[in-house]
Amino acid sequence: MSEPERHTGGEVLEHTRQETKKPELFKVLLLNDDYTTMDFVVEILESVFNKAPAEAYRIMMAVHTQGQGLCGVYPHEVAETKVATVVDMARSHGFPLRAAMEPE
Ligand code: TYC
Repeated sequence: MSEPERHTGGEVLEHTRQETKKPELFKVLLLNDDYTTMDFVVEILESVFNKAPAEAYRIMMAVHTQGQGLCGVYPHEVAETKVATVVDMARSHGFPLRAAMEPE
């Protein structure tokens, strides 16, 4: 039989409760449309989402064939900024490209 736990008054009581909040993460998705060029979407994936060219092309084709595709997962404020940047860049080039965010 094991000894019962004894509290002698001298212990340091450790607790492992998490003191800092983990940031809530959000998926950023690109949505398909009929007018934005494939080259422009690849450019967005490389410049805004830091994708390598082959990965950017793969994601663009996934969006083109499936309607939407995952670009990355970020804390709320970063995700919001990415969505706004995509829309701003698209509008300034005359494209209707849209992006969305949703909780992970
Ligand atoms: N469907 C577009 C075309 O045929 C290409 C495209 C891909 C547009 C991905 C948007 O998020 C998008 N030109």
